[in-house]
Amino acid sequence: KFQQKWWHKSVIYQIYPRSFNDSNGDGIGDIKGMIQKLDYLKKLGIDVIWLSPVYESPNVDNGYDISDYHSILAEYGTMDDMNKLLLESHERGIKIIMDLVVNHTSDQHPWFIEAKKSKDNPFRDYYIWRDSVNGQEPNELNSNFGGSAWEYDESTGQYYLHFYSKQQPDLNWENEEMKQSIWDMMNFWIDKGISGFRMDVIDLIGKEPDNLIKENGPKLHGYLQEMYHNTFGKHDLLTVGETWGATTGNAKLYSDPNRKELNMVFQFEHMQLDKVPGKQRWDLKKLELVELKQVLSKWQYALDQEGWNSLFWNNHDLPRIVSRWGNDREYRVESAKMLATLLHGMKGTPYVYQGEEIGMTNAAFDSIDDYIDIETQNIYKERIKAGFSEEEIMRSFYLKARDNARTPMQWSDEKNAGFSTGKPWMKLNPNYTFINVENTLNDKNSIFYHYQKLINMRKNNTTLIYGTYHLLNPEDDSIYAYERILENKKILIVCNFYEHEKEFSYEMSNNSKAEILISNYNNSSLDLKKIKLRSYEAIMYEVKE
Ligand code: TEU
Ligand code: CA
Repeated sequence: KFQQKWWHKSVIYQIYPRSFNDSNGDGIGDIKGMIQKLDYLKKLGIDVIWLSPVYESPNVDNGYDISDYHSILAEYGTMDDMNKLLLESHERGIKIIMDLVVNHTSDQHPWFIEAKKSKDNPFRDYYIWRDSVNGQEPNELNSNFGGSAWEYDESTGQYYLHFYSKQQPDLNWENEEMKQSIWDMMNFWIDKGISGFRMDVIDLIGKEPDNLIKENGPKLHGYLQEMYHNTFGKHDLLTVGETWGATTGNAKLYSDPNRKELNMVFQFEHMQLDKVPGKQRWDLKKLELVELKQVLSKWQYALDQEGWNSLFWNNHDLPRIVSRWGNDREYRVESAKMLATLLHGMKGTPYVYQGEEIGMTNAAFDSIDDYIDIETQNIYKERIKAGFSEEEIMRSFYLKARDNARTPMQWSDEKNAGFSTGKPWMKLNPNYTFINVENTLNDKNSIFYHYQKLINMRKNNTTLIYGTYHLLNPEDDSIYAYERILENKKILIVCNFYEHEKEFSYEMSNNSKAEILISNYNNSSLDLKKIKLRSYEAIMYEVKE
């Protein structure tokens, strides 16, 4: 029933350019630095790189504020470097997908500079302008980085919309010319030989600010179909939308191939289970495993026959998973491998964020001044004003700030973790002295090799790629056990989510046999009726009846 696609069996690796590898000692990661590490990525076995933005940008939001879609930020290199990265990646069988940030531009983009000049400027309508209402903002829409989504522009006496920082004005997708420029830009990159797009906050482009509609506006899916026809529809590319507002219902709209929109979306329902419902992620709540199972299973079931899931724990906006839901102290290695097994056993395309494969952890900075992220800085001010205590705010940042994921990649125990010979743009996590790539490569039991094995298994195990998911124990609050079934083949995945030991019993016929495909311990149970699980033990079995 399923038409097979190359990205069904691919694993994607996300590079956050600023923090990956610095080749020239200016303290900032760059494209030449990436080229130097392609052999490392090849060794890990990944098929695709998702490159966070490397375009020209004033870097208010680390490249998610683009001032020229057609050129490379000088700090990162040149277009020649970019061409070389594509070439060298392709030589190693690695594809590249680019970040597409088209909900907004930078306020330094020539379109916005023009638009600001006057109300009748030809570019005015590329953005969203409104008059004030009773001397106030046009309405109560808020920015995701705190405060109003409207910023007053003195010179023309109107407000413009920005769902992120005020240096990131929102584009007006009702404007045909604007859309045409976006299609041209996408085709420029497609012609260069990229293999797809990760689409930043794409569920916002159908916004209707006058009706207070941010996500999932009525025209959203129409725009995506237009995009498909005008750009990637003619090519065999990977398209993944970042959609914080995705539900299992609309995920099918995005990812049903017959509708000609996207291949898959990032849904964030599971990543929001450790906050107070309806509140911000800074309002902390403990994760309940039963809820995690409910949500992930709902997504697995819903997209089993229609659409496709993306699988991830981490990206540049999320805290490190081993610190968040694992145990980054006594069981860092075990719990990182457990979380990897749990995720990579599921149906969908897995994403690995740089450093996840070596178990990098959150970095708790002592002072708010060490946090660089504009979101963190804005939220800090907002929360102080709202009366939260400094201590409370910092605690939520230790657990949830985006900078946790953005500290430089830890390559070795040398100066600056081998990331840069100069002064890194951002503080390192001091644990680089023992958590680093060099150590991980020298240890055959490392997290790295566990990921490597999981990634390689997916390439040719059709049960792992296409098997139907089935949750075995919805009520159990410490073990996550599920099966993947394809015709007469069966894979069983059993993960102990916590430190305390527990037993799990799998129901099967007496003559079934189990073979361990991967485990994070030696001598894992082979008796499926009595699987004894040690701290964070995770086992993947092939079950033969
Ligand atoms: O993120 C979208 C987004 O909504 C997050 O910033 C979110 O608000 C927060 O991280 C978690 O609650 C995308 C990019 O991934 C992010 O880096 C950009 O800052 C943002 O869009 C604007 O382009
Ligand atoms: Ca550099």
